[in-house]
Amino acid sequence: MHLHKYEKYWLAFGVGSLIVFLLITGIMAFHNGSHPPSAKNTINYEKVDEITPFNKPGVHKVEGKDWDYEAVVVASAFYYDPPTLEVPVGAKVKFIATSKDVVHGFEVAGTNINMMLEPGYISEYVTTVDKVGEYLIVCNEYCGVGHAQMHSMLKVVEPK
Ligand SMILES: [Cu+2]
Repeated sequence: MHLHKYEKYWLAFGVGSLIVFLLITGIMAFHNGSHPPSAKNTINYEKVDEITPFNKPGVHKVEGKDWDYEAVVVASAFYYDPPTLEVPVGAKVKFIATSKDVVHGFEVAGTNINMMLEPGYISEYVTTVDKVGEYLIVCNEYCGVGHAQMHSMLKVVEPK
């Protein structure tokens, strides 16, 4: 079979790019230890409702930790439990979330809170909510027919 000179160059470039890509990915994963952040904590996604803290979704005040509140969220097709979260402004909040079925997103619009919720894994994010307002929480991972309706609300309020 005869290959044109430029076709050979192009093939070599393609194969070379693939090797470079695999090398970079391999070095990042095995040498530098980069993994998706959610890979740290796992959970049996079929028993989410029975496992602490997901047996009590919602906002809980905590003592003696580096954060003041824990916002526990369970995502499933096509809603979030609880439907609204309310935290006082200025509080340091740890968002703890997981999925009961497929991959969902957890993006709080207008903030830098953005997590991927995977079945079998617990996603966590600690942040300080510093502006009063109502923030829409949306699912930004396509999860099925009800995806576009999947949302909840984060209310940041003046402390009572
Ligand atoms: Cu979705």
